[in-house]
Amino acid sequence: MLRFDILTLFPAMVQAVLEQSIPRIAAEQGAVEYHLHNFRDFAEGVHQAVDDRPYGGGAGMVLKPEPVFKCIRHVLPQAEQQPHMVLLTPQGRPFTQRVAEELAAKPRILMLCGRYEGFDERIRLGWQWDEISIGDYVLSGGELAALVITDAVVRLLPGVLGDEASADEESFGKGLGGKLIEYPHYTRPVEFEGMRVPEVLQSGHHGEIAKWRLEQARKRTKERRPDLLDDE
Ligand code: 6GU
Repeated sequence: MLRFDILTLFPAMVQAVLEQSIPRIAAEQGAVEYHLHNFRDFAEGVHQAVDDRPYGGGAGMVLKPEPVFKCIRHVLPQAEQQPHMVLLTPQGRPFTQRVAEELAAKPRILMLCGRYEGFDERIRLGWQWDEISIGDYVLSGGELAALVITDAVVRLLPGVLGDEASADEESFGKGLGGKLIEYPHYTRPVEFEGMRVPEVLQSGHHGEIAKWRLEQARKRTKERRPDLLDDE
């Protein structure tokens, strides 16, 4: 069982996604537990401020260290295992299917979702963080990134997807060598608006079908993502 502790100022936003589809099924199966924590609950004063103006001036606000430290210290002892600590930030290492596989092997993951222009640097220094970004663009906060990561991780846990092999066969999955995007899929009807299902897929020759799919995956990758073929 993988335990997620997600620290966010918008727990309802995170909750709404985790209670749908695969993330929900993963929890119902007991493969994962989600624990959401609002670090505003740990902020002081009538306004419970979690942000403040940056020392040195400049635009935007900075996440204060105290509520985050208090919340983390409250959450850490809630389970036996020391969590793998993930800081969601566009400054982090790029998230990939390989990183999802790494995280899926952990027993416990704590994710801190930032808002505002940045984190007080003391938050970074307080713990050993795995800083992760989901791409080179700026989101308004770490929540959507945390959800992207959670979704990509929980679907890799044993028994979550109906067919154990199905994650392997996907784009970036192990079945295609981890470096190809997927081949085309077809279902019934065999002809739709003049477009037919390729004969080979109807042939029942598993060897020929596997060969066709690999060819198609290579062709698609070369056309759409030649960068995936370059590296290595
Ligand atoms: Cl992890 N956070 C934010 N705020 N923006 C991002 C991101 C994370 N990854 C890409 N853009």
